[in-house]
Amino acid sequence: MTSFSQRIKQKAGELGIDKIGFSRAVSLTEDRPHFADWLNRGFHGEMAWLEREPEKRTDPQMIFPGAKTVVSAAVNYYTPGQHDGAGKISRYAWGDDYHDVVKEKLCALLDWIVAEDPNVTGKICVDTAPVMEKALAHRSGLGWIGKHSNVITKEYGSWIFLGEIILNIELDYDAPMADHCGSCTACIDACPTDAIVEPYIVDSNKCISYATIELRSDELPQNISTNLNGWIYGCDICQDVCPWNRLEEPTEETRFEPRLGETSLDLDVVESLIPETYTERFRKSAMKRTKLAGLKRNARSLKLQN
Ligand code: B12
Ligand code: SF4
Ligand code: SF4
Repeated sequence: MTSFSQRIKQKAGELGIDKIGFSRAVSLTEDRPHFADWLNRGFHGEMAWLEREPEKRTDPQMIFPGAKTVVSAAVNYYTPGQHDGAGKISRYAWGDDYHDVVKEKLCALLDWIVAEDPNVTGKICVDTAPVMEKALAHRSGLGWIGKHSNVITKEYGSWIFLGEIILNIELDYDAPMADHCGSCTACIDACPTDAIVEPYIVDSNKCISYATIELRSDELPQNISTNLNGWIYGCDICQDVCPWNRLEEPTEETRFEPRLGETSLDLDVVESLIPETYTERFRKSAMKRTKLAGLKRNARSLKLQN
């Protein structure tokens, strides 16, 4: 007979969740020292929210008391397409906001699980909850954490969004996946700002993604502005060079297709945006994260370099 674990996996596939794995909801004891060290070295930059409640971030029990299982989910977001000049948007932000899309899929899965077994309760997390999604995905067998610090799956490379459902029931647990980076250092060598300071460790202060999305400042730091390589929002360089991303398996989720067909933004158009046109253009887009002022700052910086 098919187990409940197998049926959940099958249902997840039907709902457009590309890969799913289960792990015991116990503390991330091996990851905790790495996370503490990362914070101590100041590698989170001005993302002070990462300092809050570090115990919670490494213990699913503190997020959801009575938790037995972490269901880790990966949704492929790769769509074929290339950038069209400076003003490059990182691939993850081409389509609709993944927080909404992934949450919708996980809600549908949780509803189905509860309908199958009304004793089940669960909590859904996508990105913003204080959990270490990459460490959980690794533990649930979805993939391994690559030297660029993103999770890589054998099926879709690292072009995946992560999300979780924490459940109060036990399931059949998956085994963590071994590291398949081997002797490769392509991501470390390609990073223009040397942000991957050691294998598996990214210093956000040096990262183009952090600076163009998270950093609230009037100007970009000089080591970033002189190395933007055309990026206006996020950066995909370390993932573009990864041999595991040569798989280029297109997603079936049409909402991840580039909005308005745009993979790059026209810098003059960005500079001419006003709050109303900005809100209209980026409604339901993850790009709202950088705010209008941040996007204009990035466009200004790109123009100065050209
Ligand atoms: C903060 C954050 C950022 C920060 C910091 C990035 C980072 N490396 O952590 C910034 C703003 C820079 C960022 C950028 C990006 N992000 Co981000 N981000 C997050 C967030 C909110 C938290 C990550 C976190 O906890 N970091 C803390 C550090 C300590 O964790 P870590 O780097 O994974 O370190 C682990 C290992 O590397 C290892 N380790 C650390 N030190 C050592 C030392 C040794 C010796 C060893 C062996 C191991 C080891 O152990 C650590 C703990 O497991 C997550 C969502 C979430 N809630 O988890 C999304 C998330 C990681 N981001 C995501 C994405 C898509 C991106 C970008 C690709 C976006 C873009 N294109 O611009 C870039 C990638 C940049 C990069 N190379 O990392 C996805 C990644 C999906 C995936 N395939 O893994 C996530 C999971 C969001 C999601 N729900 O899908 N992000
Ligand atoms: S996202 Fe860009 S800047 Fe950040 S580590 Fe990767 S290559 Fe370097
Ligand atoms: S580029 Fe090479 S070292 Fe970096 S994550 Fe990919 S396989 Fe690992």
